[in-house]
Amino acid sequence: MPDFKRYMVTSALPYANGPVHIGHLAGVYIPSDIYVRYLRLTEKDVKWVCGSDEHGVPITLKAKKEGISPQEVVDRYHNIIKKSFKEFGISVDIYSRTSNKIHHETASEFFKKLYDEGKFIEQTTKQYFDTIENQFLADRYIKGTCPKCGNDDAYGDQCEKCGSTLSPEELINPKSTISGGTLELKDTKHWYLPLDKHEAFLKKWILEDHKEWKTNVYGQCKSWLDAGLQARAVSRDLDWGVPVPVENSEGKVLYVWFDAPIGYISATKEITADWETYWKNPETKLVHFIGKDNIVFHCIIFPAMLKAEGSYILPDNVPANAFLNLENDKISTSRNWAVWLHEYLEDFKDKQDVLRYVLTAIAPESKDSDFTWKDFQERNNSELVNIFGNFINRTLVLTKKYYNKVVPQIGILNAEDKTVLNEISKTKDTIGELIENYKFRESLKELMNLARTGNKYLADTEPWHLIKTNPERVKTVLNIALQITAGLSVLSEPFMPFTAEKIVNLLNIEKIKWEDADKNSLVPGHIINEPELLFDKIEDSEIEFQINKLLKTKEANKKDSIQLKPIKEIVSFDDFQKLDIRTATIKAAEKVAKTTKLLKLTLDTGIDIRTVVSGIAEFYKPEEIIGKQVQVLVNLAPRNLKGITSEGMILMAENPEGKLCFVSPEKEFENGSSVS
Ligand code: B3M
Ligand code: ZN
Repeated sequence: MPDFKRYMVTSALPYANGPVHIGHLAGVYIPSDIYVRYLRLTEKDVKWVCGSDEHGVPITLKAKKEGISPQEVVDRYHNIIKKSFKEFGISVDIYSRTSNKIHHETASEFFKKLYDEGKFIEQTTKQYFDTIENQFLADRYIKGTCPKCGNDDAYGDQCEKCGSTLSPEELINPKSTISGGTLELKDTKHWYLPLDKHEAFLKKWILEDHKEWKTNVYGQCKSWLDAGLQARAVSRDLDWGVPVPVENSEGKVLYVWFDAPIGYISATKEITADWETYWKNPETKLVHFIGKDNIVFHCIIFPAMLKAEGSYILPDNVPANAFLNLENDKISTSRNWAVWLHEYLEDFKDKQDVLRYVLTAIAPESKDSDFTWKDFQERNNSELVNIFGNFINRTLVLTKKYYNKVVPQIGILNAEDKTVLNEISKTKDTIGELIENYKFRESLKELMNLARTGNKYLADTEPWHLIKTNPERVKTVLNIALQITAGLSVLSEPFMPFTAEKIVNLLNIEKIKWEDADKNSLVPGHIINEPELLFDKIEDSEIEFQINKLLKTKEANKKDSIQLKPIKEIVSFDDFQKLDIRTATIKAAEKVAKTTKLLKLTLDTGIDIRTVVSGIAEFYKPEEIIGKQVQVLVNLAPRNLKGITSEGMILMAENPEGKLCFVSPEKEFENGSSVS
């Protein structure tokens, strides 16, 4: 393995069809930010790119839904996403976008080169055509019944219920999601990347040379490779995207998964003229940060594209994360089941690091994990406030109290002092090693352990008591506590950059290099700043507010998903005329003994006084309906209900939840009036 001289880091380009949420942060952007911040602190040569993925069906679908143009969609969300990332300290060198001219050029050239060199297969196949909309439909536009599990709502490329990958022809009863109409198979020409030709290479490169990849990543690659690779179309019939740069290809664009990863290259071009060094020199370590649903594209398809092109390096690692759930339910943009970053900041102003901390602590590194507001509160209050913040605050406050903010001299060290000081070096090394191996959860634990060590050191040495009996010794204790604080100011930076900066300011020092985290940068005599709290407690009421917000979303979703009963079979007018429905007044009402649902009603129908038993007890109390006018079916054959003869039936409206209400005349009306 070559000794890498520089790093090229990429993070998946989010689709510009919606704002970003905690799942995005936890899965991709925080891990890559930790990684790159660490590389920069250790003075590595690194470029980190990201940007909006502005092509493809997700964008055009959103535009159709909102009745605006795709360009308007991407303009809106590109800016929202860019802002959110900036606010959360996601320190990319560039947040670009794939609608940029330079990207269109780069992607076109890439395609053209492979095309000219005969690296594609041209093939005409039959694909679904929407005759109402007059266009071929991409897989995502087609819905139908899943052949594997029977789900009626499966997409042309995937069934979200059983997770099977599908092709549109497999769907039973395929329908257009745009027009709702049925589809016709029609000829269309496309260009295909023959992945099968790269299979042998990919097998060796991944399965033999990259056994160190994360288990989930390696496993997914292996199952794809074991199943055998097939040619994949790299163009689509769509009017939004990078046009296919060859003759006779009107109405065809590059497949979004062909152009999007090239976006990493285009973005690098925007930040350095030397971009080829970062993409073509084998001494560059290329790392792709992604979510698990993007594994095949980054480990198989993009590498095959790069290999076919011939001049590019391949990724050294693809540390993909699993998914983050929210309160035990899958995060979903369409169901609004998410914590949106811009909304979080409205409610938790300046608490970016709290979210960064929690999302790192629970990151779905090896399997899906769950974010809950209770856990968020707990980690803030018992870890950030009680351990990390408390240690630093005690140190600063005591330095102010005993030494008027002047860093005291260090005296003779005992064994305990030496062990504690040694912890700073050990933590620095361990965190570094863990980050280099993409183990961000564990590395964060190490950081907290150093703060714990500091807390314990103060608790064991008790400077607040010692100051009376051995003031000389207190100087050493606080000098050491201050050294730990200085160490934390740099070691915390990859995880909590805003907090790291605050600590630097509180200590009144220049930012320390990673290398110097354990080098005692605080000279005795140096004056620190006024102590301030780094974190504060999150109250129960703040958490209840968030939970209520989610409950409201659940309610709203439930309402949206409520289905009305289908219309019953057609009846003739004559049939309807057979029903004799009259207006009547409820004269008396009482509960039927030993039942929960039935009321016994005495009705004045205008013709007679009669008894009707009605299943409305869950919705009406007897006393509140006396005097009410209702409509009654008076020629229903009498029935015996709980020993009472019921002579007729009251008409009720029933809503989709099964709740009942009377169908009463709109104003007081003569009893006995008939409905027709
Ligand atoms: N736009 C998909 C996603 O968010 C996607 C990634 C592109 S990375 C080149 O899943
Ligand atoms: Zn299915």
